[in-house]
Amino acid sequence: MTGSEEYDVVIVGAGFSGLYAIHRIRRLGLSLRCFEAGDGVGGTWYWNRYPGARVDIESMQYSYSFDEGLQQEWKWPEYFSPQADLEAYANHVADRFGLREHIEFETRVNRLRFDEAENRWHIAAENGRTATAKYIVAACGSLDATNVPAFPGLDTFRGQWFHTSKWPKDGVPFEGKRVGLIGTGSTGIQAVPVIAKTAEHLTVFQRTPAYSLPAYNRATDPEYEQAWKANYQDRRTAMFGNFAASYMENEQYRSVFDYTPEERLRILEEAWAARNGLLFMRTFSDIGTSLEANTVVAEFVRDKIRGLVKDPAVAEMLCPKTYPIGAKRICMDTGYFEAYNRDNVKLVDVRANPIAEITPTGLRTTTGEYDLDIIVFATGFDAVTGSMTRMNVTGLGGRDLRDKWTDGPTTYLGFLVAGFPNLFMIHGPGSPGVLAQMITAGEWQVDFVAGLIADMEAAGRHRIDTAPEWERRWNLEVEEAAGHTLYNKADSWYVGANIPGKPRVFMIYIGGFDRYKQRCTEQVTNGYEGFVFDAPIGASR
Ligand code: NA7
Repeated sequence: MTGSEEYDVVIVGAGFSGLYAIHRIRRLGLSLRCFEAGDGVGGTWYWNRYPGARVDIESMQYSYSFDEGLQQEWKWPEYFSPQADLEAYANHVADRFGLREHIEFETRVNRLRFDEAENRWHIAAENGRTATAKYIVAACGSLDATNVPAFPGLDTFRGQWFHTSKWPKDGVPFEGKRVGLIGTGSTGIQAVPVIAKTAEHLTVFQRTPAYSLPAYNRATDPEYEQAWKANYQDRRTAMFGNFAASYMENEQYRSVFDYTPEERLRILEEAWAARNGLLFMRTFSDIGTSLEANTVVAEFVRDKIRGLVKDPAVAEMLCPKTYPIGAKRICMDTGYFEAYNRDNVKLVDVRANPIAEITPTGLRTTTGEYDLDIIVFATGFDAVTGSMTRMNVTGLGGRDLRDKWTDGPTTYLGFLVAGFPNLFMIHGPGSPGVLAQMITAGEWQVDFVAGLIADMEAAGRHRIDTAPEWERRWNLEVEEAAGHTLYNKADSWYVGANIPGKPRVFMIYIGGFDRYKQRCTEQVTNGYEGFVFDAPIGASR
């Protein structure tokens, strides 16, 4: 199809939120089309097929809630699904609900222009496809825009190189190869132990060590599955009502300082043995807010690393010491630290001695040269905003979104950007995004947006926007929520610090998914406070 068809709604991205958006918005009786860059569904779980890729939230809850038959019938083989199982699930959902017919694959949107006379978006894609739509639902992912650092000489490299999020479908054979891996965030930490098993040699180039906890992944226990399936409705209700859109059974202890050092140690040992990463971070109530409490827990984890890595000098290099635990996304691993006990794995500190260039035969740091056949970039993403700004979005007066966001993203409720009418972001900056369980939070956001679109259509309106004053107010709420936490104390992608030149702003609403829902809902019920329409619209909900 190459014509410039007109739709009511264009959805960008067929990841988990985009798929649900097709299902949900289709029910409004509007015409819609979804454009997807990949040649299959699944979004993040389509692209990130690097060795070891696995979700860090239990699959029984990291899944859709919108259909009881689906959640009862689907079987998750493992607690924490590998990429292939998540992709298979996305494909099943696309087929089961007849979503595929609405999707055009291999259609990467690279231009979104709002025509203010028509109140319509003009969409163009890299493959030449064009279309127009009244509304855009941008479900294009928080972690989609890859970050390949601009090391000089990459184009001269005679071996192969890959970014982990654009991994070849057929895999990469490492047998007999000297592999270099740059980056030790969640991705690098998952990939290292798997690559180490088959590569002749693996050199890991680490700029900042990460806190990582054992994943304890295992085959799904039938009793555990049954407990979920017998109680899905109640558990989903609990998830929709809590701060992380997650189900958490574990007890949370009070402040670290309410316990003696012996009690603390016992609690932490129990948590280390039984709670995977994200739950471990909830062991005590003040790990995320008090630096003193955080230091106790961080030191406990450093001691665990020292116990896992045989060479004390390597262990010390692997101990994170420059930021609080949890201030960057906590990692979960299966044998990461143990991989450094292998003879074929070497750790190189590129904080002290940065990478100077990629050479035809490998990589050169300021102090050493490394011959490599394959370089793996586990260097992360231009997170949260990158997938939006890379689409070349222009709104009222031809203003470019990049220009609008020069000092950091501004949004109203994480959905709307003033001057960019009829454009709704899912998991946009200023929403709970990656700090809530993204499938559940995405379902809620899609429902909310579908409600706004339905209200617009019922009232015969042409334009929904917000005003800079309301963005300013919402940004203050976002900043204020982050101000109570330790998140600002790390140079993470949460604050854009991983991308040179990106303004340092905490981009995620951390006041809780429950509070976020409440704030969005009350703004609508308060007569659509903060929303600007082409003509007044009554508070119908
Ligand atoms: P992350 O968490 O952004 O990690 C990227 C890693 O790459 C991190 O260790 C970076 O070091 C490193 N990096 C980035 N640029 C460079 C340069 N120029 N030189 C050396 N090292 C570099 O991305 P992931 O893909 O691991 O994880 C993203 C999310 O996916 C994760 O948080 C989960 O939510 C799932 P740095 O720490 O910046 O010093």
